[in-house]
Parts: sequence; C-alpha cells; structure tokens
Amino acid sequence: MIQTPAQPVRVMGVLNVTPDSFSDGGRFAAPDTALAQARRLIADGADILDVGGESTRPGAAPVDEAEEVARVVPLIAAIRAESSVAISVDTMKPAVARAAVAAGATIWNDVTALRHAPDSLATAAELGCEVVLMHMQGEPGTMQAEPHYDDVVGEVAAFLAERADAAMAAGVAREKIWLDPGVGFGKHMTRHNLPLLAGLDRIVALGFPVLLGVSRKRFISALDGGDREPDERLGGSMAAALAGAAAGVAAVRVHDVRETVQALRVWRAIAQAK
Ligand code: HH2
Repeated sequence: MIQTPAQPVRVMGVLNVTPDSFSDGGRFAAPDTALAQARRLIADGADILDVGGESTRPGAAPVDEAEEVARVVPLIAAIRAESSVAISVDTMKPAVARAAVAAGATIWNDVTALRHAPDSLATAAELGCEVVLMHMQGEPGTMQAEPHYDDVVGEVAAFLAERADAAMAAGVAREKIWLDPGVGFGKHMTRHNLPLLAGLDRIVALGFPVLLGVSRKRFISALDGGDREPDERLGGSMAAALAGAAAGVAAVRVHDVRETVQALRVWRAIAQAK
C-alpha cells in the first residue's frame, strides 16, 4: 500500500573519491573532478552528499587511514566552503570520521554500524554528529561468499535495534541515529535482498529514520538478464527507490540524483492526490 510520508524522501548523492568503487570507481578521484561532481549533485537536487574514500566492494583493497583522510578531507572542506548542503562521510574508521567532521561533515555513514574499531562508539558520541548504522553480514572482502539467514528481515531488524541501543548506551543521542538494512552487504542477490526490500516497513517500524542504498546494485542486473553494467541499472534503481519510499524510508543513497529526485516528486504528488 502506498503511504504518503510527512516529509519528502531525502536524496543522498554518492560521491566516491576512490579508484575502485563498483559503479563510479576512478571517475571522480581527482580533486577538481570531485568538486565539479559535488556541484552537479547539488544542482541536481541532492539533500546530502556522501563522500567516500574507501570502496566496500567485495575484494576491494583496504585503504590506510592517512590515505583515506587525504582523499576525503580536502573535498569535504571545499564543498563546505561554498555550500551548506549536508555532508556524510562513508567510512568505518573513527579517525577519518573525526577529520571529516572537523572539515564540515555532519553525518558519519558507517557500513559496520560502529563495530570496526574499539573506539567507534565513543567517537560517534563525542563528535555529536548524526550516524548511519548499516547492517552487514561478515566483512566486505568475503561477505558475498556464503551469506545465510533463517529470517533475513527479522535478523537485520534485530541487529539494527541492538546497534542503536549500543550507540545510545555509548552516549549517541537517539535523534542522531539512522538505520540502513545494507542491501547487498552479505546478502544473496535475490534470495536475501528481495525479501529485505519487501519487508522494509518492519525496519522503518523500529522508529528511526531509514536510509536505503539500492542504486545500481548487482541484484538489479540479476533481475534483468544478469549482465547489465552499473550504468545500465537506472530503471531498476528507480523501481527499488520507489519501493523504499512506499515503505516509509527517510532517504535514499543514489548515483543518479536528478532522475531520483524527479521520480520521487512524481511518486509523492500521486500519493498525495489520493
Ligand atoms: N552502499 C555502498 C557504500 N556505502 N552506505 C550505506 N549507508 N548504505 C549503502 O547501501 C551503501 C553504503 C556501495 O555502493 P558504492 O558507494 O557505489 O560503491 P563502493 O562501496 O564500491 O564505494
């Protein structure tokens, strides 16, 4: 059933400054190109820019802390110098989050849900920024080898509730917490991702804003012949984003900002006309 959320779904534009991200790897690695892409995403209607300096693609090479800081911090500072757009930093390292927040980021997007380092939880509390807690089964390098769930929606929801409790126990304010089901992170392409998307309302029911990242992911190709390149997955990305909107997610993380903003506007206008 379509519900009209009180607030429009926010759009987070992906800005990867990595040589090896699965969909846009290498395209925005140079500082000037990255800033130009940030401007484009803002002009296209992004509410949040998600700056990442380390790919989480299965098999991606780990990046050391200094290198990751050198990739993301100058870009965040340059965006902040000319825009008040919300900026998240996509990192699992507390030191990178700390440097990013000092440079103007306001959200720490952590695909490990603050489990990567012993000081992750305390750092998030100290920084006082918003945090995205994402579900992932296993580690990025091996997570797609043999993911297993008895009840994917129930297990993801229980994990996210536990991580939100851990964050609050460490001193993160409840209103700073976002949850993300982690589509594609330790999940079988269709056996796990599809029930999870179909059961998103149960994640939304936990009572925190939910961020959904489905843009250009491989399950879209799996449902459409099996060999679609990332930039050939726009239609599927829109369909999945709208399914998320209908389930009540607060934001979607996307590569194609303009198209997503348009799709969400049309979807919302129709839902509101009822
Ligand atoms: N997906 C990716 C990276 N970070 N963060 C959140 N919160 N949710 C997601 O679904 C998510 C994420 C993977 O996409 P991309 O950034 O395009 O690729 P890479 O991980 O190779 O940088």
